[in-house]
Amino acid sequence: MKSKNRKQCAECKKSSTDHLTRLGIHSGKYDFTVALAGNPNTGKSTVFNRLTGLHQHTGNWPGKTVTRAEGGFIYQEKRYKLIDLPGTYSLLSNTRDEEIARNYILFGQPDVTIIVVDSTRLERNLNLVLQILEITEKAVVCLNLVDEASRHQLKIDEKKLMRDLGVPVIPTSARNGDGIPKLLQGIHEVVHGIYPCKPHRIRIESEQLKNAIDTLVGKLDEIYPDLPNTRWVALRLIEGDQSIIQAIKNGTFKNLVFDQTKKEEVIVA
Ligand SMILES: Nc1nc2c(ncn2[C@@H]2O[C@H](COP(=O)(O)OP(=O)(O)OP(=O)(O)O)[C@@H](O)[C@H]2O)c(=O)[nH]1
Ligand SMILES: [Mg+2]
Repeated sequence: MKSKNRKQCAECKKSSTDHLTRLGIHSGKYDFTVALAGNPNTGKSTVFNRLTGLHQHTGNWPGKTVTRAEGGFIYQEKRYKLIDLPGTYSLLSNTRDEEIARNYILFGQPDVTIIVVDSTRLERNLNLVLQILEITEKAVVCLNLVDEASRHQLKIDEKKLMRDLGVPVIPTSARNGDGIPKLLQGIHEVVHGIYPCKPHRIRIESEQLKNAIDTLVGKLDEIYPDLPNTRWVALRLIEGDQSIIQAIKNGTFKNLVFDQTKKEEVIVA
């Protein structure tokens, strides 16, 4: 970790965004926890830096964020803790970086998850969006790199996307700060219930599968009473996900929830 990266930029503290105070690394109490998730290279750390005033490493190659970084900001008098996660293509991933992100989204229980997507690769990015919407009640989709999209003459009907996904969809160009005030407003509305999220969920039609899920959820709740997202875990067990089966067998599974509450510092790749 380089000490210069821990410093806060004095200029960044002076926010041009109304009602925003960037806190940098701040270990006080928070009203809300916000996770930044998304595919690699979509601009998560750029959004993180904009909101916290920190200098988490960014660059044009995937895999820069190697562990989760924490920072803070105040918006409309509420204190937010922001967690920048490594990029992940799916929640079923097995690499270490992707496990960090997956476990935090699944078991860290942030108050809201911002899913940062690359507008120029929307279809590919929607795979992870839909997976995250399966396991969280509150999310905001940050439709980033809209400057690049418009350079390629790509037009996205964000209102339709918002209706289909059931969560706010906010176009941004994080590198130059466009859309960040609207993103903050979206987060504010979601955490306060002003925007009632109805995340898109895939309907399971098979009675047999529904019964199997219910049985497993009952057992998981008994053994791991504090475990969130037991339905997702049950589905993975039915699929035969070896990483989860092994973690249950060797007893490390119960540490997952606890581990998510541990504090981590900004680490630069
Ligand atoms: N043109 C443009 N470039 C952007 C925008 N947002 C971020 N970038 C650039 O995209 C690259 C990747 O940004 P990062 O913030 O590092 O992406 P990330 O999602 O944190 O990447 P990982 O940590 O590897 O998952 C950097 O070169 C950014 O400057 C944007 O809105 N428009
Ligand atoms: Mg990053």
